Amino acid sequence: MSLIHLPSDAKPEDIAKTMKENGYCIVDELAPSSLMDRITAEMSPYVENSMYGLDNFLGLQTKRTGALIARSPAARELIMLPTVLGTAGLVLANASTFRLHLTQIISVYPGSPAQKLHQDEVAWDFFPFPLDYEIQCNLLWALTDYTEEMGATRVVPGSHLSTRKKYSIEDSLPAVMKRGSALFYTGKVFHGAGENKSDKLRQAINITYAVGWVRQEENQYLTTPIEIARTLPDDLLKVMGYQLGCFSMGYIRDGEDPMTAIREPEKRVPYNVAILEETTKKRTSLAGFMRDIEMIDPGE
Ligand SMILES: O=C(O)CCC(=O)C(=O)O
Ligand SMILES: [Fe+2]
Repeated sequence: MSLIHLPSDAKPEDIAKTMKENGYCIVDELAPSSLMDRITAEMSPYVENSMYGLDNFLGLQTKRTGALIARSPAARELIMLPTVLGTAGLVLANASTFRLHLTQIISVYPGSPAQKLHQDEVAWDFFPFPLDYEIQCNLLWALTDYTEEMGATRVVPGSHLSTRKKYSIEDSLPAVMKRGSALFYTGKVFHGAGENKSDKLRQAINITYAVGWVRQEENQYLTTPIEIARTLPDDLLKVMGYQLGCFSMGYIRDGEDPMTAIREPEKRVPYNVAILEETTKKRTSLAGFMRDIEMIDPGE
């Protein structure tokens, strides 16, 4: 048995549906190898200088290298690919917005043992999110070819639908894929880096997105210096979090839009009422939310 693969022209609807049913979806060669080449070239000096993990979970022979927006213009393109944002929008449609959660290159060196199978959403202090509320839409991009021998990420299909909390390697399958392919997976599906039994380096670009009302794992505002942030387009800044997460989450100063801090700090622009209205509309369609609707109804 092997994991499900879709072709590079797969529609976000098909990727999101496959994720909903299986907890993951591999999309083959979604990014051109020229983009992977540029990311490798831009990030190599930082990977070289990164530390190995400090515990078995992070991997004593594994390096994590973050800050991709600040360090790699090519990675910004990867983060903003329409197929990826379209899929994240569908997987996270239960929330008013989604945004970037973390960016990192994971370099699994030869000899690195398998990582414990886990769910990424436990990062929020092990809070037991409901099974039917998706918090994360995550990707592991193959920056090198991904073979089982090299430690391809292992996934337990369907484990996002269960309350079971322990799985063994035998329950998992390797996400074997070519460079430029992407493993999409939810925050609930059990997965982990495989053992690298080869003499080659296995590298992945881990880009994750989360609903707009949770704290980001990689602090985007401190990781990307404001001088660099000011050079970035609005759509990327919004994905980084320079917008409200929901009707009042993330404003600055006296109830002002966070984008003004980047563009025109001396201007006073109230926070985006459109999001407030959007949220209200969405929430009115959800049973049991009437008390909250009354509280935020813009018509009042
Ligand atoms: O590197 C991998 O294959 C997976 C890493 C991972 O799942 C994690 O660190 O949360
Ligand atoms: Fe993980």
